[in-house]
Amino acid sequence: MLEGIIVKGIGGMYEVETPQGRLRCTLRGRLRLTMDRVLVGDGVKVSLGGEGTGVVEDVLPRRNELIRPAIANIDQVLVVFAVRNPKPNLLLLDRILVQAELMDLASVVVLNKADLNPQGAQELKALYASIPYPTITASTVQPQGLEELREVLQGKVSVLAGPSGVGKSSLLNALSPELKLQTGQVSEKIQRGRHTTRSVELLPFGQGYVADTPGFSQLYLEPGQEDTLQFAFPEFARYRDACQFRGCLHRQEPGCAVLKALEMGKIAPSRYEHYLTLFQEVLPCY
Ligand SMILES: Nc1nc2c(ncn2[C@@H]2O[C@H](COP(=O)(O)OP(=O)(O)OP(=O)(O)O)[C@@H](O)[C@H]2O)c(=O)[nH]1
Ligand SMILES: [Mg+2]
Ligand SMILES: [Zn+2]
Repeated sequence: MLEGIIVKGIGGMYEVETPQGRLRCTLRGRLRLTMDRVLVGDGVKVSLGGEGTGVVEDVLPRRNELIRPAIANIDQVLVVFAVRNPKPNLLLLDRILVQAELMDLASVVVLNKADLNPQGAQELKALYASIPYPTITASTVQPQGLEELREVLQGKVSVLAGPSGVGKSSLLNALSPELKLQTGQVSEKIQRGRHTTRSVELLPFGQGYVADTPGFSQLYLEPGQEDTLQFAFPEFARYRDACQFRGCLHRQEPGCAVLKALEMGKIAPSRYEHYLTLFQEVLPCY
């Protein structure tokens, strides 16, 4: 039996990268019973068929798994947004960052299409770099940020997450033209991409892998995390211990050091507002 990694899955067929090259595989019956028994990124054991085919016999234990995009065993999330066309949705951006933090995954913020709004790109970069997240302003049209991106991807398994039309596939093409990933226009009128990328795919990149994924516009956090949510906001960390009450959730509590930092302009208003929005969302439902 061979060990390999699932790099793509479409309609019950899976492509598995193995030491003997890429195999087209089906799943052994019992693995077909539950839908997310196998994900792109899973390590698997494969029995060889003929002519580049095989059967996935077993799935190795998972290190982690992201819900959206659905992928397993990743090292970091590149949160990709365009600074214009489509207009950046910062609540969605913060949601993705929070999802990654709650899973203990490293994130890099990528602000693409800097050519369309250089000033907006610098402002957003200042916001996210101060949290601090590694933040890259990029453009595939007036090339910039590409070498920084290449460095960040080196030797890791990375996933590109973000809305449709922000340029995830374009960025990968700019780094590796041989990938020839399909890209699509953004509708100016409705400010939305056309969902050009249809499935998650892990692409070999240098010593690592990078996953191109379909853009998405919604993401819901799981309820029951109201106590842990604050830890997904790294910029709260340096104030939290100075709150008057232990277990302060930084909403209206007296003597809250996070609220004070917000008032003094040390925490970005958009981030705090999104904390409150997401707090409502993760309250347990009765
Ligand atoms: N002005 C500008 N346009 C860009 C840039 N990068 C990509 N685009 C354009 O943005 C559009 C969408 O790019 P894609 O790479 O298909 O976007 P995507 O994020 O992969 O979208 P989905 O696959 O639908 O999730 C294309 O028309 C690209 O040419 C950039 O840096 N500047
Ligand atoms: Mg794409
Ligand atoms: Zn507080």
